[in-house]
Amino acid sequence: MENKLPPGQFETVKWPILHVGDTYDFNVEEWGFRLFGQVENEITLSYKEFMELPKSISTVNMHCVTTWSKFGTTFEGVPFRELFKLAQPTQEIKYVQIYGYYDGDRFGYSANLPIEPLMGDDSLFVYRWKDELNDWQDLDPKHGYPLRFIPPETFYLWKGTKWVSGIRFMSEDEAGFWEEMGYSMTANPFKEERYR
Ligand SMILES: Nc1nc2c(c(=O)[nH]1)N[C@H]1C(S)=C(S)[C@@H](COP(=O)(O)O)O[C@H]1N2
Ligand SMILES: [Mo]
Repeated sequence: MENKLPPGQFETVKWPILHVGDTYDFNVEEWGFRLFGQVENEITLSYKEFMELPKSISTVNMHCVTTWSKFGTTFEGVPFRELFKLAQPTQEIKYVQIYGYYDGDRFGYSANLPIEPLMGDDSLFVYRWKDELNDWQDLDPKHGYPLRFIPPETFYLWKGTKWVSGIRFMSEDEAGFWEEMGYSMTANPFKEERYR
């Protein structure tokens, strides 16, 4: 993979921590991953059920809209496409909203994404990582433990919901948490799509 710095970004070697609200305190009994919206199979997966889904490993670059970029983090996780298969979306769906905790609110954070670019191995719900400086380890709670989304690098990292709680499948694009506040719907770092 080529490490190309998008316009207006600088490289960081350490992995910064960036979010609004409190770090989610994982409780396996309470935790659930909900697939909903325009789907045949609306379902809430337990932590055990989620962790039994097929896994992939992928090395990706992360680009935060606050201008830091981190190259070459390797993640282990469940590909988005596995959740897509499980949910069985109806034909006309083209977008998703990926939800996560914001303070006590289970669906308080969200980010909208088109489905088509999310079907590859660079689109994972992750729980483990390593890089040049760090051996394999669980995600720190501050990075989204027990589970967080990492989007392909053609999206700014705010689309990478931490402490994920579900996916809503949609036929029309809808603004998520930051998009409501004026950030880009499409958010491609290489086109510097920061705001809308
Ligand atoms: N639930 C939740 N997920 C979130 C955020 C947040 O505030 N809440 N911030 C986003 C932003 S702006 C970025 S850059 C990344 C940062 O991830 P990191 O702290 O693991 O680097 O998480 C994203 N996911
Ligand atoms: Mo960000």
